[in-house]
Amino acid sequence: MLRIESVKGREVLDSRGEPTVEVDVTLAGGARGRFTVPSGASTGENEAVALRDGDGKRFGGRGVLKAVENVNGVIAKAVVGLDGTDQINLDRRLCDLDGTDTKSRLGANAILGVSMATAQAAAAGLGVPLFRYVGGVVARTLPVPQFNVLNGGRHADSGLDVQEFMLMPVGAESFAEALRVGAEVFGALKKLLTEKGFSTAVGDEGGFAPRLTGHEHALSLLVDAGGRAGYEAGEDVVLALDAAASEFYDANEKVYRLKTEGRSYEGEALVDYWAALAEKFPIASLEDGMAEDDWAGWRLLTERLGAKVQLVGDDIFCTNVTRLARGIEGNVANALLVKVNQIGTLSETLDAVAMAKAGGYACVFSHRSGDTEDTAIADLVVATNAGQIKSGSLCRSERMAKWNQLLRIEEALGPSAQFAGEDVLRKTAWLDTTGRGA
Ligand code: 2PG
Ligand code: MG
Repeated sequence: MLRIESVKGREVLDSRGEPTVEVDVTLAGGARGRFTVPSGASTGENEAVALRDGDGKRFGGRGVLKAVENVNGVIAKAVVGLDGTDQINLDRRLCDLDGTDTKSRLGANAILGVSMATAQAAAAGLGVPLFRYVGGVVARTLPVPQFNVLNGGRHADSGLDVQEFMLMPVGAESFAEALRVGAEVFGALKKLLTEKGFSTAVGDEGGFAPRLTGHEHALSLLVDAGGRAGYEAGEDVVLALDAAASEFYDANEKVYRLKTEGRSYEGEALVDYWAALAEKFPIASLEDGMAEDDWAGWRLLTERLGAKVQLVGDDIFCTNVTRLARGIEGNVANALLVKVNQIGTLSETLDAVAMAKAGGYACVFSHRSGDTEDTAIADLVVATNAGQIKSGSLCRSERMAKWNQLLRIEEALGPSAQFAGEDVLRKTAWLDTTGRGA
């Protein structure tokens, strides 16, 4: 047993220059762990709630001093002395102490900081890396990355409705090779945009944010950039989108408004829109194609495209087992986006991953658009053998930190490492329907 000796929270800044919570935990014997909490822009309504001060005199009300005070006061008091290696007990205590469904009293930012920093400290105390501590002997799968190379939606002012245009180098043999392929295509895309007179300034997640004419324009640039770098789209590299559709859904009128197309779509029409895009381009994965509470729209989408395209539920599930169970039961989506701060503790995150796997759903770990230099999610994706991760593009150090950590983990695993590769797409029939499978 390694008892928690001290818990120390502080306010630091994230990649958007906004305040966030950082927590240090020290265990008996001196082992230390740290976690710095990320924060979203396209946050789901059903996410655990990060506590913000609302004091207009500091950071426009976005300060987190109350959450920090909760860490250093009431939370520290409750958890000092507990066994730092008993994560489930710790997380339960944190949830009970808060007492709300959304962790809004003490703040999901305060709670997650303590939960994750304790896991880091426990790993250090036992002398093993985080991926090994959380995953045990079976942890060995290096994920296929989803590189977000063009930014839209709430993450950039490119004018594109779709928030993320991503590349998945499924044909690579290792994570290191996938990273190289991604970087080469990203470089080719930069040249292509420059030649065509577009801006190469980047959005929140490090993807370019040019003012393109629409989604098809964006997708064809990705295919061209892949070709220029020597990779065939649909073969070496496949495409993935995060539509973040909650952001352009009008819940009163029950329509989706796409600025790029200059029109509104009812649920079924939007499904047609995605189906047509997936017909025209090698899109293997579509996240949040429908809005967070449009369960009927989601069901339609899943019936129509679920056999061919990986349909990832982010805002609809919020890494929450209650919502995910409803999805699995109702044939909604076929993959889960996993964000630790959407639910607020490590063990609840692991529960969601376990439920997704048991239900035959794929899992994609994810950063947030406001992220930090923290690398824990790189360890968690390997620990759970989840097989996929998104952490932005191939620039900005808060994004690269996760990719570089995965390089280190791949090196540490040596011959035991297994790259998920195109197997991640076998859950949907994408490979078979494109004639590349079995
Ligand atoms: C998403 C995330 C991360 P945000 O929608 O998947 O890319 O964005 O952190 O802004 O919610
Ligand atoms: Mg999303």
